[in-house]
Amino acid sequence: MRTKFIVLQAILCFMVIHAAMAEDGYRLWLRFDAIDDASLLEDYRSGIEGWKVYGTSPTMDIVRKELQEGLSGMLGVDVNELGSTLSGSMLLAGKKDSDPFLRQLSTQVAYDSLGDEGFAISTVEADGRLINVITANTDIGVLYGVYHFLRKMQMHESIDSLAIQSSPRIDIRILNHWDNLDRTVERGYAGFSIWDWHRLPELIDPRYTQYARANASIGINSTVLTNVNANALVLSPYYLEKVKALADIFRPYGIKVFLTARFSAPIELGGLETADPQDETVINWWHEKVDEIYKYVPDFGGFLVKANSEGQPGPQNYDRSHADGANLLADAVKDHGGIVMWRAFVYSNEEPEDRAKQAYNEFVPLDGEFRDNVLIQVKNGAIDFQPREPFHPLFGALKETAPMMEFQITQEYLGQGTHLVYQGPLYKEVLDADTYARGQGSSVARVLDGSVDPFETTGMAGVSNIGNDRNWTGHLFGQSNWYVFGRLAWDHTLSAEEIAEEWTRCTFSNDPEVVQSVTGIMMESHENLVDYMTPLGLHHIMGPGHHYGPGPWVSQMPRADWTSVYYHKADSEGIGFDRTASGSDAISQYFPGAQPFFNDPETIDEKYLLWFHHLPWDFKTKSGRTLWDEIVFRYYSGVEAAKGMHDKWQDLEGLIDEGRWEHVNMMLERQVNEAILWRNSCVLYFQQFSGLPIGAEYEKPAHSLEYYENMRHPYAPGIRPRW
Ligand code: BDP
Repeated sequence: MRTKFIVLQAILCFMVIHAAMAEDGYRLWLRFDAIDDASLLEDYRSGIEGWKVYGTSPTMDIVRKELQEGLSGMLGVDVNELGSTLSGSMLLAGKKDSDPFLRQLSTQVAYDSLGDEGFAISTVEADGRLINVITANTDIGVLYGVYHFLRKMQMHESIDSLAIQSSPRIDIRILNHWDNLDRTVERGYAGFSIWDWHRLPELIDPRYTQYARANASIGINSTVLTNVNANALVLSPYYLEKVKALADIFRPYGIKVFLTARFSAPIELGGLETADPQDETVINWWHEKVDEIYKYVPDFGGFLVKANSEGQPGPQNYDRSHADGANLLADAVKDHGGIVMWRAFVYSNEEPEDRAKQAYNEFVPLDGEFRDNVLIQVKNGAIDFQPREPFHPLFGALKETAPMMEFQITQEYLGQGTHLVYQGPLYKEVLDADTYARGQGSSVARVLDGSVDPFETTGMAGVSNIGNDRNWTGHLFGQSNWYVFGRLAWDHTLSAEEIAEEWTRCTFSNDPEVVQSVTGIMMESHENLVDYMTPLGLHHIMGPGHHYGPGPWVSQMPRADWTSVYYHKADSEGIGFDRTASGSDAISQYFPGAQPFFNDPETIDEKYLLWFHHLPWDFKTKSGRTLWDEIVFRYYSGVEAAKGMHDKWQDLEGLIDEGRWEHVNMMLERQVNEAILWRNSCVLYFQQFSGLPIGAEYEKPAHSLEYYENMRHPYAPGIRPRW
């Protein structure tokens, strides 16, 4: 009986361990599994016969832990047992001057150019042995270097002759969580908020540390914990205790905490009668509030503010400008070294002007009026994170106030948590676009990093897709968007493809077939989605409220600029939004050098065609097809391409662990069905206006337009609670 029990226990134990080992995406790109290539393993082992970390601090403790765990995992030995007695080949890590030997080996390192966060990794020969030295000016720089080194090993790259110097091109590399205090997440598709506000500060979920670690590993150094549609309560002592608990965990990983400030907080929290930025009591209230926050979080980063936008309160409630509002907060955080990120996402229904023009009209006249510690946070495009938008004309137009980028990592308009869409190509398309602000070569990326006009502080924000799902992002491939955002914020010159490859190697495997196929799927995924959702520059034709699924027919909303018909303007004559001089003239907001790229429908890059032009159905596109035929062609080829992605994934069965393979496989099946839904809905809807046939070569839509129009998704996740 007893033996039976023991055997049973052993089996159970095995099962538990096995289950715990099964891949489910929790480990993200930081897996550090044993190197499965014997000769490479041999190389690595002989290249790291010992290791040593110099210096003590909470960050250097993390450096030690990461090296110990990462190297042990990959080398398949307990590296604590390796020598640190400086003989044989070594790996050394420490900041500048942390040790005389390290200093002697680092004479080639240009520390001055590394700044506060950069690092150097060099292979140095000393006494006939190879020593890899990871060094920086600061502890956090060393930690970044360590993650880089471990990544190289995860990617099976040689560590025999390294000569790397790398520093971030952007100062503030920040996630924006749109997380509410009740744990719902606006536009979040990975369960509920990762922040368990109710049980903080006592309950410190180990995920908080893993979160900080994952961010640090890709260079993200800041986070805004709460939704831009802000709740003033987060500024109350009860919540500041909780914020402090998170900030304490993140600090050694180099991550600063920011909060969203509700402009009316002085009324809601402070009991004042006004939130007028020029009222003395309001000014004092913010100063005192800020002083209080810094008592909890001495390195608090500052505020992110959405004001006078979509119902949020702001300075205009008191006939003051955005600059007055931003400066009020900027003055309050200034002495503490804080900053204010003021969002340019403003538009008004009462304004008869094209929504795409409104932010520019509002902010350009205020350029120069903002304090030095204010950044204007601008979405990548002028409408709202559509599958594709041309770059926002505000980039380059603000000369005296630093603009910072706001990308959306969460896939609000990109199939949410069910579509595989790698956003690297989308981010790069915008970053590489030439604004012509100070002549040719003034790319958005160069505007952002201060190379076009010098700015004191630069920034890039990404609206987070992280939730409390076991795999962090809901769809496993959502992780790649978190990853590529961080990597590009660090270095926007990297290509989307090389980052996709890094992610694939670290997340799945170095098997060439896997690397090639997964990277290929990722690289085509965005264009495919654009084709089956909004080809040729169409935009904002999704379902209302939840933004999930097609809704080109949407015409009744509280405001015209929330409908679809406002944007596609389809009628019997044609389709598209005329933003040339004969229409809204939004093109005139771009610099003269950039305008010719958009002005002429004959020469424009067709991906922006209907964004800028209203054209007849028989307009000849570059393929020789009429506009109507081209639209149909794109919708159908988008679906075929989605099917192709699914097929390619199926070929990977057995080459990727079952758990993650199955997850993605099921999601791809759904993606294909939804691509068909988009296609059928859109071609049937637009056909009413074109009056032209869908070619006989194409599969007929399975249902009537009416059927598609009546589909509802009332409980699609991530919707605004109040909608
Ligand atoms: C839109 C979202 C909305 C956000 C808003 C914003 O639909 O939920 O509150 O942007 O960025 O994309 O403020």
